[in-house]
Amino acid sequence: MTVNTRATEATTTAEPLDVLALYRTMVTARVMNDLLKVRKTQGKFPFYIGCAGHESMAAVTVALKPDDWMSLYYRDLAAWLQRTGDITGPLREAYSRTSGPMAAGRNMPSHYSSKQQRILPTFSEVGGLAPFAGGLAFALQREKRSEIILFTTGDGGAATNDFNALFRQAAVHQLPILMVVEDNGWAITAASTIQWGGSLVEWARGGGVYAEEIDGTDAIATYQASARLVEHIRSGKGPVLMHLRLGLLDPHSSSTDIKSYRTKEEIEATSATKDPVKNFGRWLIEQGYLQEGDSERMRKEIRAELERAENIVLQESEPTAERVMQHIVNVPAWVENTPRGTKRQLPMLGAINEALVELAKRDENFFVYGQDVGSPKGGVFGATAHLVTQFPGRAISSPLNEQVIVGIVAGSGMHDGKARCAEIQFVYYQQSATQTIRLAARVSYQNFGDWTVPLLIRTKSGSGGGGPISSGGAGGGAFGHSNAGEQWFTSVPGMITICPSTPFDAKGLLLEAARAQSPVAFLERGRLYRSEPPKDSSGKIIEVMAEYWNVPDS
Ligand SMILES: Cc1ncc(C[n+]2csc(CCOP(=O)(O)OP(=O)(O)O)c2C)c(N)n1
Repeated sequence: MTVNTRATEATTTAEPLDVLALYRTMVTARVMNDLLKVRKTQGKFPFYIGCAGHESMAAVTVALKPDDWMSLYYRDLAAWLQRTGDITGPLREAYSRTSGPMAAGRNMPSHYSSKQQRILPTFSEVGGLAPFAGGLAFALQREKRSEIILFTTGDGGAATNDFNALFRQAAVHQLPILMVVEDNGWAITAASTIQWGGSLVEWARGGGVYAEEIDGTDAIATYQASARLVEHIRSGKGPVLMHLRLGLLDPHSSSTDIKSYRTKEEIEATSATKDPVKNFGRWLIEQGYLQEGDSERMRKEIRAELERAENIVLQESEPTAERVMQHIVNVPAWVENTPRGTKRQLPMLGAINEALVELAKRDENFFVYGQDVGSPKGGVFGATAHLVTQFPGRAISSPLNEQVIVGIVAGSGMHDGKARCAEIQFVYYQQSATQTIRLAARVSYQNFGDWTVPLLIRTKSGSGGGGPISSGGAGGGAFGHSNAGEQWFTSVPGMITICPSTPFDAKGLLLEAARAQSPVAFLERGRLYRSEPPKDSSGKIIEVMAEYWNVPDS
């Protein structure tokens, strides 16, 4: 049955809400939750983390269009079901079957992810996906696409650096993103009052993001607010933060004893007043959509359907040992690529400038994002100076936050599989973004090659370079500005690290690096930026090496 429950009918383009279909999705999520909880206690698999109390996320999902993007967290089974209609996917992942859509059996239950359904690969690191979601929103905005992205996290997640990086990305660039903080009052045993000071809504508004507090225990109110807020974003009015008040009906996870940290009275009151499925069922009876007994019949039907699906899943194959090294790193296949055009003697900085211009020519969506890169100087070392003049708008200056930078570039490349470039001014200043880099490098492994993260990070390493703290091409930098950096990057599984040693190599390798579907750290030695072809001890140019200072046009 379809009714029009739109809050502000004249201003929303959302489809009328099918209340019974929404209720069925929410009941399916609850019944699946209860089935998986029991299976875990029966020892069928090692871990389960559930959705009970968060089922109204299906109502947020209904307010989106099917081509909008989603970035979910582990309580969002109802959102998954509403978007995909796939009941077997979560069962497959719980049982670690190779047919699983999220991780192909790599033991990632409740890590909702599907490239086909435009659901980004979530991480066990709470909040870890946030800067990627901002990056994807950045690409949607730049490419003038009509889609938006939903990002969700818990109240604990709202305290992470990752979430704060996303908030800054969204606020600074006014991105098309709906950030939902699903506040169930708890982060394992910590009450949500310790996650932020004051009011989340006022904090967001003060920072340039429109925000509202919504009662998530009421599915209809959640839908109406979502439809209105999605419309706000779609009409170009900027990002929105929704502080969604919920109750957590189960313990944190199958590893937590609820009674060890919550009182009996609080647990009972939460169940009596904050259960969105119960509340919605009551409303449907009051409104005449359901009769007494209909809900119970629906539950039984769904349970039988899930058990049938479960029996099929149990016949499916489990991962075998030879898969363990698959999808760790995606090195581009070798292709014959003969340098073309005339060769000119150039320093490495000239070669890098040329490579970035060539990448911009090849892909109209290519950009470089980093501190100062959009200034006429072309960043502190001048590596984007040519791009700034030849392709205005493709070198974009960022806030001074390396996690913001890496997230923008990583997320931008995810929707079309094409690399953009992050510039980190000095190596090791990426340390505030290490979680984002490490996770970018893990994505392909984690979800068995479904999603990949083409992410090109250029950074100056070593001393020298003629930047703000070292004059000329040599020396300078002290502790903060002269680190080498390759030790860290080469220890990250899934990462490709490149250290070009000549201008010829720098141009060719930078162009090749942009073809990789794995993140690449491209470490540019400061001392080589402006260096001339090397000379021998008598001061004569070493011809065999000088050849590599001759850089082809293309
Ligand atoms: C970065 C990080 N720190 C700690 C943990 C361990 N951990 C897992 S869930 C969780 C609590 C998250 O709370 P919240 O975001 O409020 O979500 P909820 O589980 O309450 O829905 C913690 C601390 C983690 N997975 N990741």
